[in-house]
Amino acid sequence: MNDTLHRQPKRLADYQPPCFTIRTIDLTFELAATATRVTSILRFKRNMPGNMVLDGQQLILESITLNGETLTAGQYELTADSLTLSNAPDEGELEIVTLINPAQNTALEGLYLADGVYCTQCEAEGFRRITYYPDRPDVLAIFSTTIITDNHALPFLLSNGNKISEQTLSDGRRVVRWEDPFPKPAYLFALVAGDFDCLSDNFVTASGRSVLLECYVQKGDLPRTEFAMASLKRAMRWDETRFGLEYDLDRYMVVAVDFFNMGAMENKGLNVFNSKFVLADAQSATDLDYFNIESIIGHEYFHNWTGNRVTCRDWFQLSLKEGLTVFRDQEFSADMGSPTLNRIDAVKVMRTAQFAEDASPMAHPIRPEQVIEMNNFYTVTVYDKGAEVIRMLQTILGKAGFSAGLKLYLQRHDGQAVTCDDFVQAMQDASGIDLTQFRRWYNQSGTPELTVKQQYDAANQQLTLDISQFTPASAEQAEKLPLLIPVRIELLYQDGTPARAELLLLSEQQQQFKFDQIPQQPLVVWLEDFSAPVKLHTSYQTTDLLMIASSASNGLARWDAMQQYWSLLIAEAIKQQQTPVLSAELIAVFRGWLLQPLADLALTAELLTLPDFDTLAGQYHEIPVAALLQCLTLLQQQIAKSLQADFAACYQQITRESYQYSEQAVAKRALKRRCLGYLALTTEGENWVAQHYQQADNMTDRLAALQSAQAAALPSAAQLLEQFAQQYHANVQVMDKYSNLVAVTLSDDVFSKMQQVTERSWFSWKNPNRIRALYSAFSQRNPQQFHRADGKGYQLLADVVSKLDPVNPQLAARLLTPLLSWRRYDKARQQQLIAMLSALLAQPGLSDDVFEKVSKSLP
Ligand code: 0A1
Ligand code: ZN
Repeated sequence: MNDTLHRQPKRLADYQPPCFTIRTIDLTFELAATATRVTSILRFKRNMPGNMVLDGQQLILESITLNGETLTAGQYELTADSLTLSNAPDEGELEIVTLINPAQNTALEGLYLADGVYCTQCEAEGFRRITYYPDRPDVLAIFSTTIITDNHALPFLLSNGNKISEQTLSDGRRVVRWEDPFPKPAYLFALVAGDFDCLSDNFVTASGRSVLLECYVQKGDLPRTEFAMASLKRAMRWDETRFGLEYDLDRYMVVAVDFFNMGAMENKGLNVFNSKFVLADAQSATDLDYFNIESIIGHEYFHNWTGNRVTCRDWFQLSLKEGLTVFRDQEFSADMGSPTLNRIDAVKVMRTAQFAEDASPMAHPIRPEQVIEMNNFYTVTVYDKGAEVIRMLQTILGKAGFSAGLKLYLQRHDGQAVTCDDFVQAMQDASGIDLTQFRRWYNQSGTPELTVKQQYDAANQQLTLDISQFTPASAEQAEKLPLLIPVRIELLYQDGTPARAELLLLSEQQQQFKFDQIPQQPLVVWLEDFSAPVKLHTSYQTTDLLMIASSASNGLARWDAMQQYWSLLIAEAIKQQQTPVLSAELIAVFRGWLLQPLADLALTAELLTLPDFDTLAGQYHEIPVAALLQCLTLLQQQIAKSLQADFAACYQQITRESYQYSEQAVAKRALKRRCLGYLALTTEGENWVAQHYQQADNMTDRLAALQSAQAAALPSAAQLLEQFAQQYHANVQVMDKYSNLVAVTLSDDVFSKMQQVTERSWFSWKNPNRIRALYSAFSQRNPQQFHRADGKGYQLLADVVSKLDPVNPQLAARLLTPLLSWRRYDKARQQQLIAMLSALLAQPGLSDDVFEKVSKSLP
């Protein structure tokens, strides 16, 4: 097979509307593990001249009937991906019967059977693995679904919309029928069949309608479902108050499954969740788990309007629903907890993962222009940079202007499949602000870089700010145009008191901004609140940064100043080939925070945290792996040593309370954990960690002790970890945390220890959660071993990708990502990585998913 011929990318520029629309689809599933029969009755109507092309993959066609007449082989054309009727009438009814094999479906796309549960995943192009259908988001139909089974181990038979009937046939088979009144694209279809416990609740909407809420979980997990249910109700209320958006069906169901490729899926009225993002109690989940549950429950719920009621015309527009919905879930989380902390988390994702993607061979705009495998484009660029683009719109339009724009967008396009341009147009029409230049954010990839300068004219009390912008060429796009960039600034007086705040709109390649009546030379806090997803070049001195970190009004700006402080210090040390040294000033600032923490304890913890390896690496064209790791280690040790007594005092000052998930309690644990991290590096490390572990009455604290032990490479770490594994071996979700911990082992033992994890009874090469917990943790959180000079870390990942590709290509392609950026490393590492990628590319039967990424990466 000639790969280049066979794997042509699809292009946004080639978009054509469908030749046929589907008005209704009536589906019947006769469930059976290896041969489920799917009968699909379509009522179609012509939209344009042309053939009727139905997508289909891995299907056995049993029969096809057009307006009551069974078609014979010569009357249609069948390929590995499609069924084509060239003489279809303008209107009619088609009945298609296919057979599928859910038990063998390890890719977890389409209908699969895992752990005794039948489950579907249709986004992006999974419905074509269920039946022949125009599997594209711009074909919206009314779905009804009948599920039939003789299997008594499947008491719950679920699908989208309202349950219409439930009966037992004379032969003992059970039949349940569902109807979804809202037209939807096939990617929002869902079916789940299994045995569950169900937590039910009720929500009364703002207009007084009662909605039945149901959360289906594995038997015995009901007590761990309360928090997800409470989060759902908070999300429903929040969308009403913030954006005036109410739920539309009478029933909202969430099902938690352990086999799932992603976080969760917003199927209409029947969300399917990775169980990791539903189940929580103090003994098995951490504060971070609780946070993620609330945010993902919110995300999927918010899709009901931004994604389901108004959907995407084609998959190039994915950010239309995802960027917008991530923005909405971020705003929700900020309102439920600490806005500063939420912003810090979002900025970390941008600086570690998204900037790296922009600098990688997979760089793409938030609206990609060509795609081989759509599953490869569920990326931090489409999601998180997409959300930053939406946030910039809100910054430019103001909160009220943005809400008015969203309202117009939803009114104008309810029930339609639209484009990112339609969205921006609604924002423009509602606000009257010209967004022509802003639209470039949608088709330009790469991370813009701003260089900023300030001049102060004391005689005229005038401040002049010069900003220039430059976006480096990215892998797929050489030419870049100036963007419209909102730059928030705050001016501080010399003593740190706030002078003034401004929003600058940078539209030119170079631009000057002047401010009068500035009585003294100010310190400029640039890009306050990360007002645009850009890199910043400033001429700050370390003293300026400490001043901002101590005085800026905006919490994110304070944290950001500390991040820049460390980057600057480390960059200087690397340039001078010296070891970095802590200044007395820094020690004093840290001591101040430790002895008298800010009101926001969580922010205090963040201010005391060094940037991670990936954030620092983002600043280098060729990443100085060893030097960066060495600087980080040395600095952490110096901080721990110089401030040992202060960390101990701060730690002890925070009283222990019984576990509660509240903003205050989470913040206390975070600061205590930060102190513990440093204390673990001191000569008393073993004692601190052992004590923290023994006193822990919840998973957050227990894990904090284990993480600190691992990060400090304490001799007791291995034993503590084993004790932990023995205690929790019955809970796979907790064992995933154990895998995380094993994967960050700093010593060379990490390889044999990871191997041992794969031999545990609960490990499965078919379960994405188990695999990610081990191997993603290794590649993302253990730079020391992953980037080993001998290439053993890279090889471990490459071998896993190669092994997984035939099983679950989507997962294999995701795991592969860190290997693609070989250009960022030294020659020796480049050669190792090129050799591994070339071997992968030569693997027979390689999936489109892995092929697309590897072939883009290789020279
Ligand atoms: N739309 C979901 C994410 C999702 C995407 C693809 C999937 O399978 C390939 C599954 C889920 C969301 O944004 O939550
Ligand atoms: Zn989403």
